Amino acid sequence: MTEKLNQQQTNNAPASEKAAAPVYGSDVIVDLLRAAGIEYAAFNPGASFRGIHDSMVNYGGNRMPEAITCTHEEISVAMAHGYAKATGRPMASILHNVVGLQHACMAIFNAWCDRVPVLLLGGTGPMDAAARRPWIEWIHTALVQGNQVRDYVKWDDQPHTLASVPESLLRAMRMATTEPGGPVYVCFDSELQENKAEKIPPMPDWSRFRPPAPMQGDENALREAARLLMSAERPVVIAERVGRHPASVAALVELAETVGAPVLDRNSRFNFPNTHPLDLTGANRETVQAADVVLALDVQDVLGTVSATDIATGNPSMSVFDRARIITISVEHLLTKSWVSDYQALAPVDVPITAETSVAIPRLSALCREVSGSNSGSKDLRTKRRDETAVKHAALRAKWQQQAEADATRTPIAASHLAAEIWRVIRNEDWLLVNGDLNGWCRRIWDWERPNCYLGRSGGGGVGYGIGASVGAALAHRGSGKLCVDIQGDGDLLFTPGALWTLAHHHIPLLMIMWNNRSYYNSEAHAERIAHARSRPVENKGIGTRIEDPEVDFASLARSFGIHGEGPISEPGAIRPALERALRAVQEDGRAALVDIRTDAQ
Ligand SMILES: Cc1ncc(C[n+]2csc(CCOP(=O)(O)OP(=O)(O)O)c2C)c(N)n1
Ligand SMILES: [Mg+2]
Repeated sequence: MTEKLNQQQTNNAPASEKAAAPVYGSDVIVDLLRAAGIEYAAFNPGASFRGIHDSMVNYGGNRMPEAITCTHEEISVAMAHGYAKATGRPMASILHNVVGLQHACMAIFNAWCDRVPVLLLGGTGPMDAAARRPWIEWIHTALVQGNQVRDYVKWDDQPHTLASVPESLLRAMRMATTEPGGPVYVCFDSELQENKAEKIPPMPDWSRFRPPAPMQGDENALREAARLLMSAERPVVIAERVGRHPASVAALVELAETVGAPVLDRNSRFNFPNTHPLDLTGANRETVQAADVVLALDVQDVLGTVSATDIATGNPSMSVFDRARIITISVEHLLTKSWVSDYQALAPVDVPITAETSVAIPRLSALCREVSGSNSGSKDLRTKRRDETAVKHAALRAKWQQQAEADATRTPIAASHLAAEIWRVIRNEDWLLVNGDLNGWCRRIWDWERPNCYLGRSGGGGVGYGIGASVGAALAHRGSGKLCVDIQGDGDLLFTPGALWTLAHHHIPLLMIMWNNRSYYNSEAHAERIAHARSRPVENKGIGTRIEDPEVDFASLARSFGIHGEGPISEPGAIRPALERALRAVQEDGRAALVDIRTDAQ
């Protein structure tokens, strides 16, 4: 019965859809969203945007954008975050005046730090105090809403008249998608939404307001970088968000092969194939320590990344900066605000290049080839380096494989074994890892080769991102046959378990594998570390950090939302059959499925 109602809700275009002339202000807003290519608008409902809500459903026919119901604004924004990483395009999240925006703040911050375009819409007012309903419309009206989030959105606006709405939305979309990308917030006065439009503003030609073409780096600086790389003895490439443009993965492979340089993938996106012999991700410390030239591509924290590598002490050290020449290519520094220090510490850099890596990497490869043509003597050195790197790469992969095999019968279940079991089940599918990586074990054990096969982390470190972003990415792929896999932290899910309802309600297939360590383990590890440092009882590390007594039965939780649930599973041998059953539910029934695996603490 419920299913039937849902189908009706999403499929039945209201009769008014055919009478396509906008009547109200919010009809115009919906026309603009459709023209902007906004496929979905996720929200928890609220009266401050009831005009837009009505127009989406009864004027727009609930498509482009389609309404996605969420049980918390943190979910709707995280969904837009995950959707944008899966597609490269923004979707909308609509936030109810002051309070909805307050709930959304952390998720907006994550998208900001992750440089991901998200279109945030809001409602407020009426700003005309004489037209306000008592109490509620007064307490939910702010001067202005955007103040709450201005420090971590790229731009915010509250258009005063309907005539100014097209420019506002055009600019918002352009700002969000111009690199570095980020969230933008546009708030609409409820009267502007609900009043009849006296004059319909002309629809702009969106194709003439696209974001500017990608920024190419200065040719002289790129040439200098090429000379440094091609004359280096031990160059290394570090890549952080390069793979947000899928074509850049192949371009990075070409650059690495031209230079003969090992690549370290920071995994904020998928940047470099882990089966490539030049991939040394996982041997970061020794590789960076040995380097005489470091090329950092889209690396947000150059100082932290390079200095976190002292082999002898394990402590941050500036020694690499003293020895090596540092080249950076990024547009990261163009997005700097004073409120939060996400710009990180300043790093000494020899060749800083402002450019988008999507265009700079191919150009740098070409320049490297030019340089190498004029210096044939270094060819042997590069070949030797490639061969040596390939040997190290193979040794690393073999070591991890052996570790997973050694852990296969261990209880509690080890992350390495869980990664290996998941891989056995999904390796022949068209999979996409939308969230979680089992502390790096998925990259160590699986073959990560296709662009965009892993979507990276939250960006802002705000826990609660994982489930919402997974739902958003899975929504982006709904109906495509792509198998979206979420490795789901227990602590993360418990912030926003209502996301499971959105999965069920909107028929979004997603394979969720609970990494259920029954702990806010990151915090438990901190408790252990500080107790050690203070010579205090380490046994108390579980107080305030363990999610036990009672242990959460996530499979029952999933089933209560209408989702296929498996588990809890504590025996290593029981993982695979449960995963296979869950996979069938996802692929054959088009449902979401959750497999609760009780694992080792870490
Ligand atoms: C909103 C928020 N609250 C608290 C934290 C501190 N914190 C960082 S990691 C973590 C544990 C998250 O638990 P879980 O998702 O189960 O991951 P685990 O560490 O167990 O792998 C916490 C509480 C945070 N980063 N964000
Ligand atoms: Mg946990």
